Parts: sequence; structure tokens; C-alpha cells
Amino acid sequence: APAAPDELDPEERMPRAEIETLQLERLQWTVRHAYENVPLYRRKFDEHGVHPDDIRTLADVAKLPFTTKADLRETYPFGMFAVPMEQVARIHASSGTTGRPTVVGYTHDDLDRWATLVARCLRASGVRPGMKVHNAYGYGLFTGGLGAHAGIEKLGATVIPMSGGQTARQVQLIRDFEPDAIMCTPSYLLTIADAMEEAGIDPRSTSLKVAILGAEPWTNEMRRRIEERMAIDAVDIFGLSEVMGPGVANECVETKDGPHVWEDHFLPEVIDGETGEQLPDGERGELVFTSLTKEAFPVIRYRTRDLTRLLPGTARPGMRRIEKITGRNDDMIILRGVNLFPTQIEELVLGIEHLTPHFILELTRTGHMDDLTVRIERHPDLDVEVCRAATVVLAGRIKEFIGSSVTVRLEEPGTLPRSEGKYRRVYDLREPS
Ligand code: ADP
Ligand code: K
Repeated sequence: APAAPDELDPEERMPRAEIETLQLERLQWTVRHAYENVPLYRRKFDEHGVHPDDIRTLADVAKLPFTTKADLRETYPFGMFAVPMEQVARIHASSGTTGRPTVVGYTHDDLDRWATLVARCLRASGVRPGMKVHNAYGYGLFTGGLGAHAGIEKLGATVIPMSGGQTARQVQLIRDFEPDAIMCTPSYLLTIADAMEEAGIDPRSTSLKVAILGAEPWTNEMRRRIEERMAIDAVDIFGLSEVMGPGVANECVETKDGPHVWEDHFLPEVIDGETGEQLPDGERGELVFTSLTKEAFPVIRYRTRDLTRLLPGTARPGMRRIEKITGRNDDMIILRGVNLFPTQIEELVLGIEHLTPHFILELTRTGHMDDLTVRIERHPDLDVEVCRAATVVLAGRIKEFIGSSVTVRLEEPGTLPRSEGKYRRVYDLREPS
């Protein structure tokens, strides 16, 4: 018989006090490991006047310098690896929309721990050994595909290694193979649901019971839409390649109240992005992680640029949760002095029943004035006038929310770009000034 969850991975349900004891031991190990084996960490610690011996309590983590994407670029490609290359079993790299990609490495044991944590995420999402999981995260250098793959196998479920793209084929294989769960980005699941409808399949009628969705921000409004449309549970998985990949944190299906951080392996902090000051739990700021068990690529106070807050654990009381991440510093739009995140528009759009989730945001400039245009596809089954009325409601709500006017343009069904992975929502067409 398949092992019960706790037998597979007892640390998952450790009480808070035990987690903290483990965290301190592992933090001390990590800091020493980084200092002794990564020249950049040694240099930064020395410049900062801090030594591994100074880490006596968990709070001492605040004495350490931050690590940023710039540090990874400076040491491109392998300068931050803390083990000899012969011990590196795998390399991944993140997309790197600006400049060089960031490269990360894993030992065999790192890969094994990663798989264990993704298996933990899957269990928290309601997936069990013996179920079939359709994996539509992209395979390759991106951590999503292979990261999810290993976790599905580790759990003892059956992996269907579909990767991203070839959407018609995805639909056919979902119908033929009857998977219980699917893993992909939330925006790609929308593409798949559309393709089901085009193929004459009711998205509510498939074998899928749960979707484990991540790699990009998505709102609770989007969750509601997806769950209704596909008759599934939609659960949030969070991660980033620098810290490990998918599986750093995951929601529990019974509460769906934000991802629990697997704190036996990662120490989270939230800081004020401007001052670098650590913020108390409950306050919003930039999420920072220190890895606790990584051999090949330890990270010390890595600044994710993701914005959220730390909350007490619920379904896993030993671990803290992060509030569902709705934005990253890099995604922030500054429109006439007002800060705006694409997810805030997503919430407003999906709060209006007659609007589709297919929209993009375009920024333009006339003279010194910035303009935002929301281009949104009309609902194929609804009267054009009904859709037009809904866009007027949307324009009003956005104006109320940000205090200035935007243009909302109704587009024909199927004319805007569709997601095949991480969706590009914002197009900045302003002249570089
Ligand atoms: P890249 O930096 O190239 O996007 P990654 O693939 O490592 O590289 O992406 C990690 C980032 O993706 C995170 O820092 C976060 O911004 C975003 N992300 C991942 N999972 C989620 C999620 N569940 N919710 C919101 N954002 C997420
Ligand atoms: K999914």
C-alpha cells in the first residue's frame, strides 16, 4: 500500500519550535558553507563585517548582506556554485528577460530534496500516489518542467511529461489518458480550457480534479473563474530558480489561503524594499529567502523582488504562509505617478461577469502624458452590446481605483496572444526617454 503522507516526509508537520531548532542548525551550516566555498559570499561578508560565527540565533540572519540578481550576473555562469563542478548533477537557468540568464546548479542530494519538496506540494494539493499528473510546464533549462516531473515521480504518482505548447494535443491527451491533476501556469490553463471548448469538450467534464498552478502571479478572482469553468480545485505553487525552483511554497487544498513556505528548507523574511529593514510578520514588503539545505547553490538573503507578507501557518501550523503573490517589483506600472500591478487590473476585470480573462495592457505616451489601454477580448457567446457595456463598467472601476482614466478596447475573440507558459501581460510602447 502507498505510504501515508507523514511516513514519507515527517518534517512537513513538525511543530513550530522544532522547525526553528532545525532552521538554526541549518542556517549555521549554510552560512559557513557559503562563506568557505563561494568567493563572492566571503567578500561580501568581510565587507559587511560579519562572520559565520556571528550567527547564534535565527534573528542574526539580519546581520548578513543581501544577495541580488546582479550578484548572480556578476559571477555568470558558475561563480556562485559552492561545490566542485564534478558534484553538480544538473544545471538550470532562468529566462533572463533582461541581460544574462541566471544560472543555478544542483547536487544529486539537492535534486532529491527538491523532488521531496515538490512531492510535498502535490500532497498538499490533494494529489496521491497512484494518480496521474499531466505536466504542462515547459521542460528544459526552465526549472518548471523537470522540477515538477521529479516531484510527481517521487510522490509515486504517474507523470505525463507533456511540456508546454501543442495545445490541441494537450487536450487530446487529457481526454485519452484521463489524468487526475494538471500542472502548468494559470494563464496556460486558460489556453487549454479554450482549446477544449473549441474541440467541443466541456472543460467541466474532463477527468481533472486539481490544477497546481504557478510560475506567474494570479489572483483569487482568477482561481474562482478557473475552478468554476473546469470544475476543479486550483492550488497555488510558488518558487524561483535562484532559491530552488517550483516547490518552495505551496497552498493546502483544504484552506487555499496562500502558500505555506517549507520552512525546514527555506528561511523567509519580508523586508522594506527601500531601506532593507526586516519587517514584522503581517507587514507587506519584498520577500527574501535564505536556503537552509542547498549544497551546490546556497543563497543568503536572496531578494526575490516579489511582494507579499508573512502570515501564520494554518493547515501546516509549523510553517508560515505567504499571502498569494500578486506582483513583483519588476511588473509594477507607474502610470501618472500611481503604482499599479497587472494583477490589480486582473481582479477588476474578473470581478465583472461578462468580461473574459483575455486581456493585455498597453502603455503609450502622447507628449508628456502616459496612457494605459486595456485591450480585452469580448465573450464569444455574448451579445457585443452586453460586452461593450461591461467594458464601460470596467473603465469606471479602474478610474475609481487608480484615480485617472484609461482606455478599454474591446477586441474580437481569439485575436490577442495566448499563453504557452508565463504570460506577457504588459506591453510598454512608450519611447525610451
Ligand atoms: P524568472 O525570473 O526568469 O521569471 P523563474 O522561472 O525562477 O525565473 O521565476 C520565478 C518568479 O516567478 C518568482 O520570483 C515570481 O515572481 C514568479 N512566480 C513563481 N511562482 C509564482 C506564484 N505561484 N505566484 C506568483 N508569482 C510566482
Ligand atoms: K496546473
